[in-house]
Amino acid sequence: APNNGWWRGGVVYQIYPRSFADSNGDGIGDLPGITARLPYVASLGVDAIWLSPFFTSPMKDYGYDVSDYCDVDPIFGTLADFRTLLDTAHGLGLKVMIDQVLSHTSDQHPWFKESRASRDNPRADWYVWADPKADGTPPNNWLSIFGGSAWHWDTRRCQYYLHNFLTSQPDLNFHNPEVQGALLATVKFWLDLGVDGYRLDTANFYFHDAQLRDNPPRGRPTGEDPAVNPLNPYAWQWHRHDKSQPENLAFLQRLRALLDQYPNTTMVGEIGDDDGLARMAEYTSDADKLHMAYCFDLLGQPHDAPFLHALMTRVEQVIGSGWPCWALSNHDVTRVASRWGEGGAAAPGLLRIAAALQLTLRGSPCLYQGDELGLPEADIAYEDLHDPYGIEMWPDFKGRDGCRTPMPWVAEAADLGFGSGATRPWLPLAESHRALAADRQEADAQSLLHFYRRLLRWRRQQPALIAGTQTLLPAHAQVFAFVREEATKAGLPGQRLLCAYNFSDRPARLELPANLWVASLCSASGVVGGRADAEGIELAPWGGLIAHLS
Ligand code: TEU
Ligand code: CA
Repeated sequence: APNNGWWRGGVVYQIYPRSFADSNGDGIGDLPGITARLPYVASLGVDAIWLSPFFTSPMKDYGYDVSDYCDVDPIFGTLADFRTLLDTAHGLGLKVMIDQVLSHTSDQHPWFKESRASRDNPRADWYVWADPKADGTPPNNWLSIFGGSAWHWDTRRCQYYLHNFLTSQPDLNFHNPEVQGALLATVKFWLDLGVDGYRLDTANFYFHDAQLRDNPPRGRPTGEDPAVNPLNPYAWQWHRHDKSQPENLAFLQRLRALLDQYPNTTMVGEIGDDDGLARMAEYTSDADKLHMAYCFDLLGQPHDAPFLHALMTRVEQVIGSGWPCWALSNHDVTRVASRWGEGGAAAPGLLRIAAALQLTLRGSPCLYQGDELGLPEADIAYEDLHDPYGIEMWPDFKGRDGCRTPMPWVAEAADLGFGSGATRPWLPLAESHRALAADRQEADAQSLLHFYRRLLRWRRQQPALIAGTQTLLPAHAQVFAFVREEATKAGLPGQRLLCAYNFSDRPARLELPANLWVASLCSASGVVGGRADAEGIELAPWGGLIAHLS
């Protein structure tokens, strides 16, 4: 089936259903709530939404533990509500991408209940079961992302089963062809309903080493590398055998072959690995693999110009024709306004150049709900924690609830317009979000919300930004700058844009290479923190500039 490539450079808006809008006042966001707010999403000028999981689930990991892949959890609504959401989105010109958690199920999934019942039932081999070592300990040294051994003892089968996350998220055995077939059938179910694509959860975790070999130890983290979180098992071992196995690629190709039967569908794979960028390059291709790979590298702490230059240099080295998806926030990490700001508060200019960076890099931007409002991370007391990861790691790591609080729609409303009325929402409303509520920013032409809208609308008309090449300017202590260039058309040179951002609180000057001449500033972009002269450009503190090159 033909693919018009809308996803290439298209903007995705991630919605976390529990926390977007509550239509029935039970304290939990739901599908009808999302449908009612879709005009707002469309008004931003994005191309697609990605819905975090809304499938039947005991909600131990808030939907990333699925117990029925082909139905909607009653807390979120019904399949009919999903169809209405889909039709409404399509009517507004929005594509709909859904989150497929194929690597593991909930322990309440009928497949797992059957699998754990005995060693010889028809689904006995659908999960990763293994005998203990002679001394009773787990089969090998693999660690769970959420802490502790990745193996859990099951008293009925007297065997261990593998779980990369919670013990209630048993890992499916992809070496069994029946498992692959069953999962492809669930993917097809939603394609037949009319979804436009998938975000694939942990897309490199599908297969494990069938010989169950130990991972090589990585040694105790020294604290010298600020990007390494000592609580994350990535700091302790190289994940050579529990993920990113060669067989993954063959399964992604089967998924791609299925999607290729449906016009204009796409998939973005979440790929967390020791060398995520190399893996992203390996897993994406125009022809027969993932369309896009979700990149973690802007979801961490550092963001100054030297960091960005080194990161993007590496991206250019490895990515080839692969296509990255850039996110500044998501439902798993501290919101960017708090993560990139000094002492938890971002200078207003910083959020604007961060947005401009994300929207001008080669790749597809993925906004997280509330990014466009500049929401800071919410403070959550231990008593209010829901995230099992946070409860396990407290207080060293406070978990993921601080980025999952209800969206602030209406500043004056007691429930911030979330829709729960007098009912306490599942996570507390963040008082720090009240002054940033959508309606308040709607009424202020200078707000971050209007900045996003202007930039998103302008961006759609810039061919260099949608699919053009990207070339970095030399490294600079304060300024991260690059050129995006559209391919030549019928012998005529394509559009060339200079994008330059001052990631510092001091003014900055950048001399331009002799072959680059600024023809005019793109003031319609709203990114207007600098000026150009004959030799180069000058940027205000946290200022950015986008310019046409002649
Ligand atoms: O997250 C996978 C996950 O935890 C990675 O972000 C991991 O931290 C990374 O690979 C380490 O480099 C997904 C979902 O986004 C998350 O909400 C779920 O809890 C998890 O899968 C389990 O389904
Ligand atoms: Ca509800």
